Amino acid sequence: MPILKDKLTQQIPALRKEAQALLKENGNTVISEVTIAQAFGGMRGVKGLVCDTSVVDADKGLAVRGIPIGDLADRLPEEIFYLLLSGELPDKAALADFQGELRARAQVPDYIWNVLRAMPEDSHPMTMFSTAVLVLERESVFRRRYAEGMPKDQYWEAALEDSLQLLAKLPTIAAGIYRMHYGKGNPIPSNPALDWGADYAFMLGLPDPDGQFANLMRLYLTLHCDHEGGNVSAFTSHTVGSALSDPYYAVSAGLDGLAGPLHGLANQECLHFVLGTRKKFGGVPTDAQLREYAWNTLKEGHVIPGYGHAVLRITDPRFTAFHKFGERVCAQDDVFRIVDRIFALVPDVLREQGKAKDPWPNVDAISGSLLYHFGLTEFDYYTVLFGVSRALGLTSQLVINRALGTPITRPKSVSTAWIKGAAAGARRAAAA
Ligand code: HAX
Repeated sequence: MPILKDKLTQQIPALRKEAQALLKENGNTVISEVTIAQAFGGMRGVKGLVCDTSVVDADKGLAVRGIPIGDLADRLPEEIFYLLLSGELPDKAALADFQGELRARAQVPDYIWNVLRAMPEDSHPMTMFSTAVLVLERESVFRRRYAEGMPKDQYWEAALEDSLQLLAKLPTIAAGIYRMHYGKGNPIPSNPALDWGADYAFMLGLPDPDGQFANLMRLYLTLHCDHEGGNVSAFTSHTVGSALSDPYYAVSAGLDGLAGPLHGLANQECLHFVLGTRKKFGGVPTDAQLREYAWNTLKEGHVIPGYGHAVLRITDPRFTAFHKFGERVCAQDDVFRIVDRIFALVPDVLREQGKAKDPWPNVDAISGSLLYHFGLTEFDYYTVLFGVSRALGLTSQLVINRALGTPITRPKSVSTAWIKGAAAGARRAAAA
């Protein structure tokens, strides 16, 4: 049996027992309250989901299975998937075994390319990507086995098989979309000698004489892997998967959420801002010019893209990991230098303005500038890259949820009339 599957086979009975015991002994313990503001406000801060793959702490940032993401920056994305799923980093043998599992599943069926070629030329790369995942659904082992009466305790195995099939093919599909959509020529076949991230870089076909673009891709795929359970893509994928829709359906749905400008698309906005700054000043502005430009942006009622976060209250450690990479690899690049100066100046400007709860950069403030440096200049494509990485988190969350028998998601919605009634009741109780 493959090492990862064997490990999960051993771990899962204990995880199930742990969850059952917790529920039996503490099922009625209250862990969250919901205010009217939260009900109207995207359920911010409501604790109503369990996710063990990763946690985002306001003062520390993302930790994958308890390990700060900054400490994982030198790891391969395959290692991160193994960690997300099993809670442990693989040793050399387990990593090689897992990479072999992916390689064995990497072949993309021809019908995917036919569907992608048949799509209108102006289809967004994210639409193409999500469509390809959905069209692959015909391969689903989960759906076939479910129809054959698969026992519930085997759901996770079928979900794992679908996840591996999908992850193995995503770089080839995503790189093929890049080449097709931007007229770069035919898709480049996968190189089985390369790891997952380097192979993706290779198939994109951009020049990489010293291997640093491959390093950036590995880093990018590692840093964007997961961001706990309540963000739009993870929550969407979780909800769709909870209906026992198979991982192809669930990941495709998650990607559709990632495509939104308030979620995965934000990194485009940041690069627009940086390139706009360079254009305005004909290069890297002075600190005085940049400070004034930032103030003018705020005075015009715009946000500084890449700064602030709904949860974080520190410099995003993923920003820090990218920043270190940029300092090492392209410190003299104009675009990187502007990103660096913005980082030096904008937090003070935002603090002085006093509105943003978090004046620090998030990951989107920098990722695009590094891609741009290596010639990946097609902004519309950046969310696809994000999606390849985020599929690691989505699929590991799905497998764990099927292993734990997580039931269908069904929070209770209430009407505005009901809320008015609840508010009036609370006022009466306070006055009594
Ligand atoms: N520039 C200017 N004003 C900002 C700001 C910024 N970067 N960040 C927050 N503010 C403002 C908000 O617009 C809000 O103003 P109003 O009261 O006038 O509405 C006020 O500060 C309080 O906002 P907040 O509570 O600090 O922030 P939110 O949790 O509401 O929003 C956002 C978090 C990330 C959406 C926000 O900080 C923002 O718009 N940042 C810029 C866009 C950006 O970087 N998006 C990428 C987010 C990363 C991500 O999750 N990607 O998937």
